[in-house]
Amino acid sequence: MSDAIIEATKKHPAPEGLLYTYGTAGFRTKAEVLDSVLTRVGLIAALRSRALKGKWIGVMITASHNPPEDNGVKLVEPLGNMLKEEWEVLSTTMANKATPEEVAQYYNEIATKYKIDLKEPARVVVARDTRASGARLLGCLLDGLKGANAEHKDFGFLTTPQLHYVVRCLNTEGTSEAYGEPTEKGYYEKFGAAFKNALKGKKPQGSLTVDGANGVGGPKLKELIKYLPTKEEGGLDIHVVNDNVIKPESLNVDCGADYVKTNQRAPPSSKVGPLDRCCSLDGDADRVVYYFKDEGGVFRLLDGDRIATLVASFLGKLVEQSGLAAKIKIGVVQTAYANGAATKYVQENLKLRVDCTPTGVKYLHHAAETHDIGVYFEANGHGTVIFSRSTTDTIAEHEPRNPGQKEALDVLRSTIELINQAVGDALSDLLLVEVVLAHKSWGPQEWLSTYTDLPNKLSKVIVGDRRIFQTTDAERRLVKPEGVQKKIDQEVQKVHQGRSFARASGTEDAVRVYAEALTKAEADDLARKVSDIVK
Ligand code: NG1
Ligand code: ZN
Repeated sequence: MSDAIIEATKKHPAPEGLLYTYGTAGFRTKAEVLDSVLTRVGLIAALRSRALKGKWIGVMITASHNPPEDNGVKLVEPLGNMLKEEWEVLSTTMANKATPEEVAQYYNEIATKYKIDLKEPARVVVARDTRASGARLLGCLLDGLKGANAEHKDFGFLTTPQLHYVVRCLNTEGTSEAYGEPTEKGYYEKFGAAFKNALKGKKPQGSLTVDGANGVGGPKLKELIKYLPTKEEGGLDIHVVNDNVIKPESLNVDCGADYVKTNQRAPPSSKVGPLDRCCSLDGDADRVVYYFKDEGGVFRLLDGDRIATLVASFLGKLVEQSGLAAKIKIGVVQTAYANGAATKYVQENLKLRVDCTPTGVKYLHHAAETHDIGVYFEANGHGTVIFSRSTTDTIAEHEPRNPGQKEALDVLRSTIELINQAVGDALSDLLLVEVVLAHKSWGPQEWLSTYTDLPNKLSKVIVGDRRIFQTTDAERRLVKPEGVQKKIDQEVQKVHQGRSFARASGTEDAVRVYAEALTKAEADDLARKVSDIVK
C-alpha cells in the first residue's frame, strides 16, 4: 500500500514553508494551498475508519462563513460528532510532512501505534459546499482515498449538518439507534415530518425570509420546503433570498449569518417590512441568526443566545407540563461571547444552570452532554440541543396522567425528532424556532422583549504572533503575555456593567476582542481600549 500512498501524495506536493493546523473548524485557509492537505486528509480518514473497524467517517469540504477564495476540510466521527482530539493532532502532523515518503511512513506509524489492522475496510463519505475550489479539492481528497484503498460515497453538494446526518445514519442503520435514511431525501423526510408533528396544528404567523448567504443552504432549503406543509396546509410561508450559487464569488459577501452578526445589520439587499421575521444562514448552513426591523425601522438581532433562551424556555415548559420536571433537568451551555444579559436571563428567569466553555463546538457539545437536556449555542448562531440516552428513554416511556400531559408530551417527542442532535444545523434550528414561536403565538418583538441585550462590540486585531495570547477560565482571562490582563481589568472597571476579554482566533490570524457595557458608546470605547492594549 505504501507505493500507492506515495504515488497519491506525489500528485499533490505540499507547498514549502507553510504550517497547517487542524483547528476548531478543521483545516481552513486559502483554497489555493490546500491540495496536499486534502490528499492527506483522505489518508487520515481511511485510517480513522479502519481504526473503527470500517465505520463510515465523514469528510466535509467547506470554509463555512469565510470569504469565497478560502476553503477547508473537516472530519466527522461515526455518530456525526467532531473528530476526536487525538486525531486532530495526527491530522496536523500528517498535513505538515514534507515528502511523500515521510507521509507513507507516518501512515504506517499511526497504524502501528494505534494497532490498526490495515486489512480492515475503510469507508468514507464526502460532501462539499458550493465554493469554486471544491471540485478540485474533492479530486485531491479522492486521490488520497484511492491511495489508501478506501471505499467512498460522494454526496456532491450538501450542507455540513446534512453530511453529519448521513454519516450518523450510515453507522446506525439497522440498529436500535437508527437515525434515519442515509440519503439527502431521508434528511428532508425526517425533518419535514418532525416539523409538521411538532407544530401540532399551530399555525406559524406571517412569513419567514431566509438569506442563504449565496451558499449551499439556499438550494437545500428550497428542497426541504417541498417536504414541509404548505401555507394553505397550515405550514410556514418561507421566502429564500441570496441563493445564487451559480456565482460562487458572491458567497458570504454582504449577506449571511456572519455578516449580520458581526455588522449588527441586515444584508443591504434586504427588502422586508417592519416586524417581518428574517434569518440568515452561513456558507455551509450550520449557523443561523434571526433579525427584524421593529416598528420604528430599527434593526433588531436575535442571535444564538436568543435561540438558546427561546428553546430552553420552551423545552422547560414542555417537560413541566408533561409531568417530568422532577426527572429531567435542563442546562444551557454558552461561551464567553454570550451576552451578559442572556446569561442573567437564563439563570434568574429560567432558573437554569449555565456553563461557560472555550470557543469551539466540541467544547460546548461536551459540556452539554453532562445534562439531561443540554442546550448549547454560540452567540453567532451555531448550536443545537442534545438529550441524554436516559432522558430520551424517560420521555419515550412516560405515561401521561391527563390530556394536558399527553398534549405536551406529544409536542416534546416531535420536537426531539426535529432537532439535529449530531451537530448545530441551521435548517433544523430555524424549523425549531418557528415551532416555538407558533406555539407561543409570538412574533419577533415578543421574542426580543424577553430581555434586553447589553450593547457590545466584537473587534478583530491583527497582531505579530497570536500564539503568545494564552487564556484561562474558558478564555475569559489572559495569562500571557504577562501584565496584559491587569491592564484590561483596569479599563473594564472604568465603565458601567463592563466586561471584556481578548483571545486568539482559532480560524483566522488575529486576536478577537469582545466588550460589552451599559451603553453602546462605552462598549465601543472599551473595545478600542482593549484592542490598543493587545496590539
Ligand atoms: P474563532 O475564529 O476561533 O473565534 C470562530 C467563531 C466560533 C466558531 C468558529 C468555527 C466567533 C467569535 N468565533 O472561531 O464561534 O464558530 O469560528 O467556525 O464567532
Ligand atoms: Zn458554518
